[in-house]
Amino acid sequence: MTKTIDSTPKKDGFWMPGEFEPHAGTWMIWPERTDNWRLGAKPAQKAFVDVATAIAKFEPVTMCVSLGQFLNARHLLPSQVRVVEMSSNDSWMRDCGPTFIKNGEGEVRGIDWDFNAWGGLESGLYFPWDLDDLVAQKVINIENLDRYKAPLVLEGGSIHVDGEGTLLTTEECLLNANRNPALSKEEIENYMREYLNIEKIIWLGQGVYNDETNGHVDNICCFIRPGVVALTWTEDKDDPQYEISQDAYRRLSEAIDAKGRKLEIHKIIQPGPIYLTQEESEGVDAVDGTLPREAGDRMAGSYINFYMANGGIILPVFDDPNDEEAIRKVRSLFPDREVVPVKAREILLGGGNIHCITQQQCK
Ligand code: KQY
Repeated sequence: MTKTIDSTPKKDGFWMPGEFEPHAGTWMIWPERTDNWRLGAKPAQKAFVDVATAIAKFEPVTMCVSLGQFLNARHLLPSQVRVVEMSSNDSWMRDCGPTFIKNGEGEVRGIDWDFNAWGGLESGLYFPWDLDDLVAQKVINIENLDRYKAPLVLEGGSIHVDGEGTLLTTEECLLNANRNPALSKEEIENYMREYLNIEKIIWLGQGVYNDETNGHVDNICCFIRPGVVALTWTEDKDDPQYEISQDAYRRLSEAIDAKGRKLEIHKIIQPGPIYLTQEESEGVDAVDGTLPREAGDRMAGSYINFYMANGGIILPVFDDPNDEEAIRKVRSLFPDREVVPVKAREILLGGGNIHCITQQQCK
């Protein structure tokens, strides 16, 4: 039996653990919308299969799939991946899925945030988004967990926590007028304190340059473990990412976390810059007579958008000269985990990466 609880996680002693803590499994959604994924979403489906297969080596994976794609997904995915039928508008489980939280007794519950497709009617990425907005509730139901309905527009990719009271986010996203225009910064902070049970919020300024999520933190910076973060980086002063990463570094250097620690900061040089090709642009179905992305558009490529599975790191790579250095660096940051590089350009073409298409369920 699953029920909606009229309280908050903080009042009930629940908190969001760090992604690096043990998982019961991973949730994903199958890609199929042809105005976001090129060539009828076939190359993206192959990339999602590669990600699911890589994660399934470490923990159970559930893929949510529409009725129309159920048999195709079941055919393409390995048998160890569970496939459940679920409708959605697109395939970003990090953002429309639930945030799983736990208490000291090991009980797990789910938070269902409001979802408005990264900006609602003014600047959101598609309309409608009503099916996506139901995904969190459905996942929580499938798992028979109790649910908190949070009255806040928030995507999972806009937050990272260390599980010890500290949260990382960006002003560009969470304070954007296209998310919660009626709320002040203090009110937004209070909601995050109540629902995620955190004490300290570290605000970065912007996310990765040209990130269509309005700067999700999961593409620029993440916790490796409590007290240790990784940050996307460039030494190229002419790159617009340069000042963004410099500013993030300054803020992280000055921050003290909830446990009173200074942060150890690791820089990971970005790929590229990566630009959309003519062929890639033309492979996406037009919306209102225009292509959603133009040839030459810069994509928000970053190695930070990796996923931490039990014992593994699923790392996006791009056939880029910086791939090898990123693999080496991430291996050194996670000496006890196996780093699995997955070719992720097709996911990046859709506007995100491996972290954006996955959601961990804690245990
Ligand atoms: O978390 C993300 N990066 C989601 C991006 C959504 C892009 C939709 N085209």
